[in-house]
Amino acid sequence: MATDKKTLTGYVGFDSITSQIEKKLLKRGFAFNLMAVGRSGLGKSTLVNTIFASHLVDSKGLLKISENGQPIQTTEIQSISHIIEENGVRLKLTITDTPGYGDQVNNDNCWEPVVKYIKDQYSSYLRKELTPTRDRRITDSRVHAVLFFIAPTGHALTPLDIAVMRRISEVANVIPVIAKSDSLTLEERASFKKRIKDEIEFHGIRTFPYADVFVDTEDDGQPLNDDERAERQLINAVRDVIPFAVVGSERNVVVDGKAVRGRRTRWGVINGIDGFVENEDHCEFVALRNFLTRTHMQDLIDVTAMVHYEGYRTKQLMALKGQSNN
Ligand SMILES: Nc1nc2c(ncn2[C@@H]2O[C@H](COP(=O)(O)OP(=O)(O)OP(=O)(O)O)[C@@H](O)[C@H]2O)c(=O)[nH]1
Ligand SMILES: [Mg+2]
Repeated sequence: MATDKKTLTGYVGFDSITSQIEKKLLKRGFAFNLMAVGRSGLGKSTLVNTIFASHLVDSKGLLKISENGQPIQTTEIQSISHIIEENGVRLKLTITDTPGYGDQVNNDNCWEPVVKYIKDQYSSYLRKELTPTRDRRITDSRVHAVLFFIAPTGHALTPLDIAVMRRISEVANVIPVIAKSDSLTLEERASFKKRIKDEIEFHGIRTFPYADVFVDTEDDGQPLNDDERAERQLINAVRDVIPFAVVGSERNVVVDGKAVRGRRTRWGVINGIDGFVENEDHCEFVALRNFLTRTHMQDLIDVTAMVHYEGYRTKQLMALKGQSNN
């Protein structure tokens, strides 16, 4: 008996589990799926290409967005994927571009193809999860974040935008962005942002990051501890910036002898789009990319799995159970 006690008081070594988990995850790599949604012509396809651009050596694997100088309208939902590797971490980034809505005479239910696409991914995940001989690793095509493009009108959101945003926010994480924000002055941008935030709140639309998820995760009724307080601060800071004001461009322009990704306008060059020159006054593209990749990628993935997918899964399985009881 005495020997038992000895082993128990000795060093067991399970504290190395964090590095074991880390190693395993790094080897496996992970998938992140992003989608762009909004009215037609707001620069969705251009931004999708801009997000990738600095990772690509040539233009293969980018969406074809113009022909003979004319922009091509997106007519179907299409995805492009890239494996990106940084410091031994592999990420499969997939961006799904969608056709713009709002061009029809009757725009009723124009959100349906997008909502259907998102639900189809849940459904295929569920099917794979339920097969008796399921794969150890199910490929994850669930949409983790939807960039919702808002026209830079400086006025209110349109009823159609509100309807579409509401439908999508019920099935996925929505992150609103102000498109083509080079057409707004800084003052206009600030007041437009506030207006959008107020409207989103007024209409009760839930956008990411949610103020009430993952804060005080223990739910122990105790005051927040330091970690929880820091997380809440980060969420509040991010909620302040949202909606991100973005500018997309597929061309490089030369500023002070350096090629930067930007748009040349009558008033000068808008840069800061792709991190070559990080001028956040011009555009919040870099802030958006940091938010997606550096600070919130894991949260977006977790919330998709635990909230949106879980809700879908429960509904489907309850319906199945109902059928078999009849
Ligand atoms: N001023 C300005 N123009 C932009 C910006 N991004 C894209 N554009 C231009 O807007 C036009 C439409 O861009 P697309 O990327 O095709 O827009 P889209 O939202 O994909 O359009 P659909 O597929 O038809 O819905 C092109 O001429 C782009 O060069 C931007 O940030 N600022
Ligand atoms: Mg397009």
